[in-house]
Amino acid sequence: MVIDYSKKEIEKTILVGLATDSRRKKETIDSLDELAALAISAGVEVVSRRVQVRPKPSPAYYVGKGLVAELKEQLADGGGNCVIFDDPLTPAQQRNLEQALDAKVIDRSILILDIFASRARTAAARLQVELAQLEYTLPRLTGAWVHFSRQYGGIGAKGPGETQLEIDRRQVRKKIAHLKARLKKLDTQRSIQRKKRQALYKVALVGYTNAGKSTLFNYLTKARVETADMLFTTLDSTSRVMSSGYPCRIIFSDTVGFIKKLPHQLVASFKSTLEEVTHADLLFHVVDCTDPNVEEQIVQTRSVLVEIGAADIPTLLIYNKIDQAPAFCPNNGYSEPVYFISALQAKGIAALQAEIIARSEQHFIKI
Ligand SMILES: Nc1nc2c(ncn2[C@@H]2O[C@H](COP(=O)(O)OP(=O)(O)OP(=O)(O)O)[C@@H](O)[C@H]2O)c(=O)[nH]1
Ligand SMILES: [Mg+2]
Repeated sequence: MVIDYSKKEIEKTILVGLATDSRRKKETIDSLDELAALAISAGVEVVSRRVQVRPKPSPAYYVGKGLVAELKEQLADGGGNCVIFDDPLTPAQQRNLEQALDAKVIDRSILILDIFASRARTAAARLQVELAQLEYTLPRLTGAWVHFSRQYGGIGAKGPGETQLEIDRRQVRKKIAHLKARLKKLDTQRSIQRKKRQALYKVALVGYTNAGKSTLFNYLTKARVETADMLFTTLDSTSRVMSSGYPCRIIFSDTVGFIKKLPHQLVASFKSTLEEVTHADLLFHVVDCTDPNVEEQIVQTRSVLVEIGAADIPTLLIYNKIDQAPAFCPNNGYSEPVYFISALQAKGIAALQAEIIARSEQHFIKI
């Protein structure tokens, strides 16, 4: 997919992260790499990156005043018009930074929410993203800063003045209640659909964003879900029933990927999309073995699985992209069975299919 730059003015942005001590600098640098990928996904240009070593964020500015002054100078010299921080900023930090830097200031959560908002296609995904944005905004409605969805002025837009504050809060709460009611209706439809699927063996593909879930899903089901070397290509769940080659009907579901520091409002509002995962009989935890941070990505994916209540579902750990040089080979520290595949070159898939056959047969003997 090609990013449509025509739709919005391209921000030139500086990325900023904190490392609690100098030994953790590498972690922060890696995290900024991922933040840069997110920024590019959102159509933003990264002009520079700054890492500050600091045991704790400053309550007023997140980073120290010295760095604030340097950033201001850099921005004034034409080195960007936006600063993205790698951690969630408090409303006060966000406001202070915006005043001090006289530039747009956003954080990783807003960036992720913004990407979701621009990619959401189905009615359910749109509702879920809007709900997450409003939930994120509500405690931050301070009169100095309002982040609505892009229809109200884009990421980090300045909001109305103090006098409007109460009206805004009331409106946001009302809108939240309205969205929740609409999502509940969709939930009811989904649960009817789910009941119909009880006789099927359910396999859900989960994993870090860009791991290759949709590529594997397409191969297994002959579907044509969009795939791209970009974060958060998939937002909606897609399911396909397959029977040929299996002893019973198997339903595969592809769904949204996970990422480090995923705003919990998003996890909460995507609950119904993620129900495909929580109701699965088997999870394919797909990982990109060429990514140097693959171990961390496994940990992050597992923690989202815990958050959505899917931690106890039998899981296969699937190392994808073995056609490229792996950055990491698993040691024996994992409890899940490990498979090595290339979804792109259709390598190693037969072993996965054999495992599905064995497990689905077992499953229907048991019930
Ligand atoms: N070399 C190689 N590339 C792969 C393989 N599988 C997927 N890819 C590529 O990895 C990128 C991401 O693949 P997707 O299938 O879109 O990944 P995803 O996990 O669905 O990503 P999101 O929907 O964004 O969470 C695409 O450019 C794929 O072509 C593989 O086995 N080998
Ligand atoms: Mg995908």
